[in-house]
Amino acid sequence: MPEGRIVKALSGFYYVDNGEQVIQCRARGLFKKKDARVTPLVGDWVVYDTVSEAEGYVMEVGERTTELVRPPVANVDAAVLVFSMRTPSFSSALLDKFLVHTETAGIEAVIALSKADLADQAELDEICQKYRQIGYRVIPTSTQDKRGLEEIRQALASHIAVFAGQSGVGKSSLINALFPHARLQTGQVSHKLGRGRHTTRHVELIPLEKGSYVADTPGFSSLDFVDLTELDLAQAFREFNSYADECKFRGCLHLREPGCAVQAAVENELIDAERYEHYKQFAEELKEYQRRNKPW
Ligand SMILES: Nc1nc2c(ncn2[C@@H]2O[C@H](COP(=O)(O)OP(=O)(O)OP(=O)(O)O)[C@@H](O)[C@H]2O)c(=O)[nH]1
Ligand SMILES: [Mg+2]
Ligand SMILES: [Zn+2]
Repeated sequence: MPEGRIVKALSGFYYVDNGEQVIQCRARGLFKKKDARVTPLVGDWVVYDTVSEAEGYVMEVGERTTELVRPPVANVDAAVLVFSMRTPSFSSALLDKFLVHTETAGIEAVIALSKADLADQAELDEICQKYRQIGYRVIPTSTQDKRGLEEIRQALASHIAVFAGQSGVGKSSLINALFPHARLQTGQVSHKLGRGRHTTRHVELIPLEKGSYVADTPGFSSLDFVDLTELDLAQAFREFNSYADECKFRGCLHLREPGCAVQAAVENELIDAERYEHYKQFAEELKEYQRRNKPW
């Protein structure tokens, strides 16, 4: 049976690109029989059966190298986290949350500070420095003065990359500026609310050259911690890891444990205090999530 990659999922259809054409497929109920959790995702390699030249059924979903729940996409190896400096305003809490998801999914994150034309240089420098110190690539971008575009393009070369971030931060605009053939629809930000209008409604992979793709995705504003342990969360803060070996207790969660080297590093300003605050906040949220979802 033929194979291909799902490039779009919309209204119960999966659009499978076999390298020559895109076949519109439905999924057979077989996923329920085999493994209830496997729902085909954009980015999945699938085996399909044809019923006509351009229609078929997805029969089997291949092993995934990576998987993100929000936005729902499989097999991407890089994520451009788009965070605007204005409209909507920059949220370090949401960025830190998204970094937890990319770290635990094993996806390389590039931080794009979009709408940089609307920000002061001092503001940009501060955010850049904070996240570069931890080891992330941070690129201020603007579709107005075109800064950062070449750098993003280079970062994406030979990758399958997903663009993720809140509604209205400029994900689709950035992709259009990088790759004019994408011709994605963009929308105005509501002036009253300072929020986007959810212009992009579905995840779509856009082919670039030589097997690389970018995925545009709908904006989101909240993220849950699904399938995460407390230790996963602690390890997702990558700057903690070099200190964690020195903690008195193995499996230390760096919360209230005595002899904790991470807490000491925060006190000595070796670890950013705001990042640590977010960690504590997320640990609380995770506990709350687990309490609500206990099986009994
Ligand atoms: N000043 C400025 N405005 C920008 C920039 N990039 C995007 N915008 C504006 O931001 C608004 C939202 O852009 P979109 O690209 O639709 O945002 P999105 O992230 O795709 O939003 P959703 O599809 O709703 O998730 C539009 O009015 C754009 O013109 C930029 O670099 N500078
Ligand atoms: Mg969009
Ligand atoms: Zn510790």
